[in-house]
Amino acid sequence: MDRILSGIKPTGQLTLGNYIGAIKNFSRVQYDGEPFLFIADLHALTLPIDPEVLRKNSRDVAAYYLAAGLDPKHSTIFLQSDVSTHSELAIILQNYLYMGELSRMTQFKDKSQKMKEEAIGLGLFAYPVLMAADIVLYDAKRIPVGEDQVQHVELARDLVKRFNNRYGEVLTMPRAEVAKVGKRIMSLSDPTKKMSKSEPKGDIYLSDSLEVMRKKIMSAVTDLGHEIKYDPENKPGISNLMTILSSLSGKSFEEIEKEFEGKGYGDFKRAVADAVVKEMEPFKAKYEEIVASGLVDKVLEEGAKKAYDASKVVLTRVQKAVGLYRK
Ligand code: ATP
Ligand code: LTN
Repeated sequence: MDRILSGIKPTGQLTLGNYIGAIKNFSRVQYDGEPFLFIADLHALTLPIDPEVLRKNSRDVAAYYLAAGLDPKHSTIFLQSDVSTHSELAIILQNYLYMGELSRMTQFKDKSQKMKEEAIGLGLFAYPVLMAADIVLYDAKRIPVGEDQVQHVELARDLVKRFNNRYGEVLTMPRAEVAKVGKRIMSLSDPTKKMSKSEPKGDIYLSDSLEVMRKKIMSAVTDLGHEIKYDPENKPGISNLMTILSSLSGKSFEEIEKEFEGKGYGDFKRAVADAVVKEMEPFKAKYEEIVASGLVDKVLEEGAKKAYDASKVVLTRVQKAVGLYRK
């Protein structure tokens, strides 16, 4: 069984984009392999964050994983910072990724753009080094992520090639897996931008009440005209809502276009809101139940032990390869 690995950084309230692009996919693929799913709390430190907020967000992401149906008996769920091998491997791997390639990462460019050079942390720059360590540490072959993370997985692939050329077949080659529909959910207030948990406006947060979610969809920015048609170039607002509807209902874009032929934006938005509420109602109820049960701490504790044992094998292999390990 191939290992599957992914993570989410607990930087803020999770959005519907995180749910469709990441969490829902994790639960869909979990029984196809052996999943290691974590909360990337060390990565959350790459931008300023309040300690109490970070602590709360981290447990929240774990609760959302469980609410989405991730089965802790099958999937290993853990906090990145609980498993010291991630940091140990990153220190080694930083020597095999280069300044030039790190400075070309879109995420680094986006996040550092508005910052003064003196205030850009080394961790933000080295983000992909730690992420590559996360990935190779479990010999994972399959990395389910949203579109924005593909570049980081590609860099991890370059690293594996480089490392193995030098030391032999030490690391396993990973591959990004991006869902066909829903790999990039856009903001409801500006459908040319990614829906993101660090953007305060126009996003649906998983913590929003069902009424607020419905309201946000009904007031989502749409496009000129009145046709329901998938055309991201000319109709980004409607196409984004169609993507949300398609990924939650399983209906194709053609089916949706046919269903809403001759109908207006109002009818269509109502159908999108209904689909979101139908999916979110049981999910949110499950989340509340999990938070109240105290299950999260137990799952994270057991997950950390399993993750440590699995990752130690790979760390040792790397240490031996580069000459750090006693014979
Ligand atoms: P931030 O705003 O803090 O940069 P984010 O909302 O982009 O965060 P991440 O923690 O970077 O979220 O992403 C977690 C996972 O969710 C990743 O696999 C990412 O690709 C996916 N994801 C994030 N936003 C979207 C989106 N709008 N559509 C689809 N997938 C998404
Ligand atoms: N950078 C990712 C989170 C992340 C991750 C990983 C995803 C950290 N390490 C390893 C996949 C594999 C993000 O979602 N922003």
